[in-house]
Amino acid sequence: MKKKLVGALMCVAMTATMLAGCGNSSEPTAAPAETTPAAPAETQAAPAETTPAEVPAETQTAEPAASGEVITVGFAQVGHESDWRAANTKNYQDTFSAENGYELSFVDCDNDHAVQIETVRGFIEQELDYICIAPIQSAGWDTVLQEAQDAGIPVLIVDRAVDADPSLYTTALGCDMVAEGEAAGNWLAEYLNGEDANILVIEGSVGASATLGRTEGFNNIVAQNSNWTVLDSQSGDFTQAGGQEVMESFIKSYSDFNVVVCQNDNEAYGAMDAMDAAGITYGVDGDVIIISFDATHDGLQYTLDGKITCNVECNPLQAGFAEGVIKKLEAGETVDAWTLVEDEAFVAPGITSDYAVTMSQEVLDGRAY
Ligand code: GZL
Ligand code: ZN
Repeated sequence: MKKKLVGALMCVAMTATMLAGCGNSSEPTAAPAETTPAAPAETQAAPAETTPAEVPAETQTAEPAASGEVITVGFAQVGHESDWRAANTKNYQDTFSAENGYELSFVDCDNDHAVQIETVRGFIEQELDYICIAPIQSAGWDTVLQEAQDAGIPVLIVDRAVDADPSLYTTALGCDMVAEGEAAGNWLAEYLNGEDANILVIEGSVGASATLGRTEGFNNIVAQNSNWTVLDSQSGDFTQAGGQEVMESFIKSYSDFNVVVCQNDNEAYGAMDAMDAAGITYGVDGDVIIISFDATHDGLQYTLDGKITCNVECNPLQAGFAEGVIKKLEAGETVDAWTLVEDEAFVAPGITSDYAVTMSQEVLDGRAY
């Protein structure tokens, strides 16, 4: 479908949807309309990455889609910082494949916001049919989103959120990060059953909505427990090296902690390495409770083994939702302003919880990623 026409339809669709709130379309359950993240904390540039920014992948030649024309999609991906991200990337590459009728321009923006902004500008110059953005940070998106809208290119904000006027993009999809943080806190309160908590938090990448949301959600529950203290909270940048580095510094400064919250599995692996090296025990039989996020396969293996006590899922298999939006737009249909990707929490064997599924080999074997 001609871009301009899609652009016009999109504006109509957006208006219709916004007025109707989250439409009662056949889309998966939509979260409350108000999902823009809390105002981003002071964002600093992400620490300089050592690996060179990935060269934009050559787009594959594509077979015509059912409608007879190839749909060109640009995807400005966060980077390659974690196992979760790798699963998310593979899901997009599998979904927007040449045999499915797409020409995917995939760019790994290497956790660099400036690279990601220029990548989106490049997609606009190439006049792609659709642009997907998994924003490295929430702030700093208004200008380039306006440029995409002026060019009549629908933009899908995926996985993470942007702190921009929703009228500047077609739709957003992803998990409710605040709910994930609250799930972790609610489980901890249930598990501690009134016991004191001295908590260390290894946050995700600075300025990312996943970091902001999980921190906000968890702190909402901390505020409800007067005998909980967050001793410190530092960014491990969603990487294993970052998790280890932060945990090593925490161990130097604090000796009385009994809970470590890692905002993704790779940070948890690093934190475990640091605690092993310091002779600190963790898990269901240890002195320290580890809470993690992502529930990737390895993260759930550690949960099954009782090393990670609680793991809050964030489902990376989101490309199908993005494709659903694009198919609707191609068909001239309206799309929801927001699509919630459901997730749940998991706990180590032997623990029953109102907030989480108890891990078993069967649960692990049944996982899709
Ligand atoms: C969450 C996603 C986060 C994961 C991390 O939706 O944005 O980014 O929790 C990843 O593993 O780096
Ligand atoms: Zn999630």
